[in-house]
Amino acid sequence: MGMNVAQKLIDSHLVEGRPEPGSGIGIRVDQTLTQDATGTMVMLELEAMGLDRVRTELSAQYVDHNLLQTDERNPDDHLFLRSACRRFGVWYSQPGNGVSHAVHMQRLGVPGKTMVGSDSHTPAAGSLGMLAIGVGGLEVAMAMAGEPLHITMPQVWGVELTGELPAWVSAKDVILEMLRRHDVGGGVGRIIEYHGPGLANLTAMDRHVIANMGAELGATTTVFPADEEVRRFLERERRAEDYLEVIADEDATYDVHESIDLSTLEPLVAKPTSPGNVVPVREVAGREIYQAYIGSSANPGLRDLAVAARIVEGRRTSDGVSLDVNPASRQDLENLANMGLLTPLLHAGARLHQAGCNGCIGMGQAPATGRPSLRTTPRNFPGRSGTREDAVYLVSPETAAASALTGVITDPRDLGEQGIDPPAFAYPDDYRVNEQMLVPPLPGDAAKTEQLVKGPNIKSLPDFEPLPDRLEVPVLLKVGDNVSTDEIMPAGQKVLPFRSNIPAISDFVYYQVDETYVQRARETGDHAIVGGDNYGQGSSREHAAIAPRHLGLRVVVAKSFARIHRQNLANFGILALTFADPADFDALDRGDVLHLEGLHDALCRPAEVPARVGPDGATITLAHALSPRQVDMLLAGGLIPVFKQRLTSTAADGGS
Ligand code: MIC
Repeated sequence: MGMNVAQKLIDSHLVEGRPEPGSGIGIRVDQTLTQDATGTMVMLELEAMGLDRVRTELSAQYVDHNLLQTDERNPDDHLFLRSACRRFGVWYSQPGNGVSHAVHMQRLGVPGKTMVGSDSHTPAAGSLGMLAIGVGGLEVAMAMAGEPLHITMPQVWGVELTGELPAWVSAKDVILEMLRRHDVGGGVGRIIEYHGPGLANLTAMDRHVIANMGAELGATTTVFPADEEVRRFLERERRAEDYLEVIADEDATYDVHESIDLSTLEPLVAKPTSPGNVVPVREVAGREIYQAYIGSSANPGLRDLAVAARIVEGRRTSDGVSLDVNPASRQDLENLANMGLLTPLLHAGARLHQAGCNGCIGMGQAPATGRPSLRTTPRNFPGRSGTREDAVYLVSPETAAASALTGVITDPRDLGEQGIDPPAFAYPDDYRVNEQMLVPPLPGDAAKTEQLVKGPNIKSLPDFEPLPDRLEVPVLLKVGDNVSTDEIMPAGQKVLPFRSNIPAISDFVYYQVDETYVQRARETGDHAIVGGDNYGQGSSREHAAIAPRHLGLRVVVAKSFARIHRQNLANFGILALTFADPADFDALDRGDVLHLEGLHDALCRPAEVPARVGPDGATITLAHALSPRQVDMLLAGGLIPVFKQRLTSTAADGGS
């Protein structure tokens, strides 16, 4: 029987299990991607694991998130990462070189390979025909140590694309259409595979936009075929030798089917405060805006900046609007300048930022209170922009640029009435490649003598004890559906500098949701949190598990969990349980005490964990969906102790 692209990628890397939806599988990992905000922890984990040199084909570390240098913390982290790359044999992308996803695609991604990354937008590399999965830092560290990635085999969701995008509509509107149809949980347990004749009309960078934001649907990853368009992309990047065709067989089938006729799409917008809150731009047109923000990992193409430049060329942006231009890579910026397209942007009033994540992650460019900010970034969770009362709308570069001109949310198709033609884009013949700030790994012998350079803010990982057989824990917090890791462990310029310091970053856990939680947790010690559906959606940051664990979090009971966060909880020894009967969500409140007994035994049996609420309270049944591997982690106090125990027993067996 014919295979689709996802099946081919998994089949060629399968080391454990059978690839049937719902079964546990292990896959070999060829490449890893880490960024600075999660990478410092990964390097500390490699140190804790005693790794000598990475065992992947290629590992790359990017410095793109923590670029603001308002004190010594972030620059100290940059130096630490550089030293760790030299020590462990990792590529190092210097601060200012660009966002990991864009640079990786341009310089290092290879069709047919697998990759894990400590960033939820790692699937962007699916645009090249890679199987790229976002996971917590610890799983990236394990992959760097040569371990396979363990996941539950997802369903493959085939999305057939037909037709061609109309003028003024672009790739962002395709992924917004998927979010409009399926909301933020629609992709859970699935790999999205795009196929069909419409693909011929989407460039590799357009596909990057769509694959990147597949993370917002909760999908395990997104894949595109490595076809002629990918060949053209790699040739332009002077990497023709890296091309390998990976396409679905003619008779390939999919577990789930969907189709989108590109020619029927119109400009869309995700309203505050969820990427799933999508409506046509025309429904919200006319609202005054404060900011139009173009670029970031979710619209990283040279094309995206070029069309914005063409739209504003020879015009002036509205005087109430901050037009922020955020190039995703230094290479894009160089090409934009070389094409003469930087001048129109600057002349029109654009504020140009360095290549990196910047305002997307609340590192600068925060909008004014409550004032609409139109962004081409991937997420608009509350407060993520850095402004507590923010109002972020996710749009295409066309919609952002059009609105920058008018000062109000504008359907870009309306620019036609002002005599503005749809912007055209073609890559220049003298397209430039820039690798000046991408440093290759040191050879083995030289690497061995390198020392890790740790500034005073870099603290080793705390140790956590194993899960006891009996827990009596008060519920310190109850939250609703779709709580994101941005709410659990915020980012932003105040918090991100503490990503390599767990005791310090713990002060910020849930602080935008409940300012009293941290103090109550410090006073109480062991405790539980109750959540709704899709608990922990969004980013891969394992700090959203490690920091609460440091504060004493032992159990999270939720209606359901997002994939990456659920694994991060297990990795650091926090028990993730669900309600056997979702109605019991109402039976468990803040202040209740949860009694769990005979836990070790209960976890070794599938499914049920009886729980008593309060001293004489009712018994409710909780459930777990932990794999035997995850149960081992919990019983050992997390994945690091499991790995260490294995190293010790391998050494005792004579290193076999
Ligand atoms: C994000 O877009 O939320 C981030 C910041 O890139 C995160 C990683 C992080 O929190 O460091 C992600 O997507 O995983």
